[in-house]
Amino acid sequence: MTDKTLILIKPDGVKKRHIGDIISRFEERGFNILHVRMLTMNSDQASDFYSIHKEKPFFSELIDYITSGPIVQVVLEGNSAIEVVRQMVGATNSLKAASGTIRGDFGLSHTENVIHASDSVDSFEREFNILSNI
Ligand code: 3AN
Repeated sequence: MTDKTLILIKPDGVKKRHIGDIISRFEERGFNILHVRMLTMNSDQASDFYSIHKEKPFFSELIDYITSGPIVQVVLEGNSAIEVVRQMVGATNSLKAASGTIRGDFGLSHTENVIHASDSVDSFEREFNILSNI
């Protein structure tokens, strides 16, 4: 099934100059790049984006981090995009992510884990709508 997904290259990925590396991986895999944009979230926008985590102990750390600098929003299209992109991204905790995944190759932290990728069609639509208002 051809579908769309959304990734965010997070502030650490931008600061470590991995924008090109990360977008290249998706192009090499065969995804179409439909949209690329750099933006910076404020606290209200980040709290809305991560609202499912608002009761979690790491929530304030997550909001401080994601608002700490520019991020890059990319919309990708391709076969089973949501599932395949999540595989390419790797485990949430970069310390545990397999080598060969984006987090496993470019990250060494749980919170600062380089990249976000939508985990379902519903998440993609919700996240894309929030970002469209920024
Ligand atoms: P994923 O991005 O792999 O879908 P989520 O949605 O569970 O992971 O978590 C959203 C973000 O919250 C993660 N990308 C990470 O930055 C942060 N996070 C998740 N769990 C933890 C944790 N236990 N400690 C610190 N930060 C976390």
